[in-house]
Order: sequence, then C-alpha cells, then structure tokens
Amino acid sequence: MEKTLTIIKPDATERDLLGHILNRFEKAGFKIVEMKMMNLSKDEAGRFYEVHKERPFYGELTDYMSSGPIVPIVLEKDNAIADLRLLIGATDPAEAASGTLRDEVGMDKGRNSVHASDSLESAAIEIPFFFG
Ligand code: IDP
Ligand code: MG
Repeated sequence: MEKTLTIIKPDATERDLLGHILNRFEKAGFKIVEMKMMNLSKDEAGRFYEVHKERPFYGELTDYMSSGPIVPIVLEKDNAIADLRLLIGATDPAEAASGTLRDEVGMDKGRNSVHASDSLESAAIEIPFFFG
C-alpha cells in the first residue's frame, strides 16, 4: 500500500468543504490514516513549498497557505500518489478535467482547494513534514 500527502487548503476549509472533500477521498478508495487541522505560519508555508522559492508566485502562495486553517491528511491506497493526482486534476481549475476535485470546487490557479504529493520522493518529504 502506498501513502501520499494531501492538504485541504484554506479556500476549502473557509467554504466548509471539508466533509465533501473527505467523502470524495473515501469514495475513491483512499483510506484516511492520519489527519489534523492546523494553521501554518508564513515561514512554515515557505518551508513546505521550498521547491517553488524561485517562482514568481512564491510570495502569494505562502501568504495564501498561511491565511487560514488547513487540513493535512495521509491517504493510503494502491497507487495512491498517481491516483490522487488524477482525482484532484490540473493545477488550474479552469484546465482541470471534468469531475476532478479542482474542477468541482477550485477557485483559481492559487486557490485550488487541495494539494497532493507529485511523486514518491515528494511524499517521503511531505508526510514527515506534518506527521513526524
Ligand atoms: P500542484 O499543486 O498542482 O502540484 P504546483 O505547480 O506544484 O502545482 O504549484 C504549487 C501550488 O502553487 C499550486 O497548487 C497553487 O496553489 C500555487 N500556484 C501554482 N501556480 C500558480 C500561479 O501561477 N499563481 C498563483 N499560485 C500558483
Ligand atoms: Mg506540486
């Protein structure tokens, strides 16, 4: 069984979409194995998204991710990493395939409601970041 990290982002907790999103994960066959609600400081958000620090949206991203409650979750399933990326859809909700989570509830390229690890290497760093 593979594990991946997802984060329900501030735009989704703010709009009371937590139950809906958890239900989508469970219906898609993911087991919720760890979960908590918390707030990140801008510094912590910066550390989580360190790989993007040279990108033009880094400041906006770390402001946004520290703007309200987030819910990091470890999900488990066969092929969890790739399957979760498919379930959430493209980064920009306007480009996300029909029926994906970002298509359904995402607002814009920044406020796209959910994070998901993009590889085994990322999951191995991202899971202990929140669940050490
Ligand atoms: P991903 O979340 O689909 O893996 P990444 O390219 O890794 O997308 O970007 C990380 C996060 O940074 C995105 O989910 C989104 O919240 C934010 N982001 C990406 N591109 C932009 C942008 O052009 N403007 C604002 N925020 C962005
Ligand atoms: Mg990414």
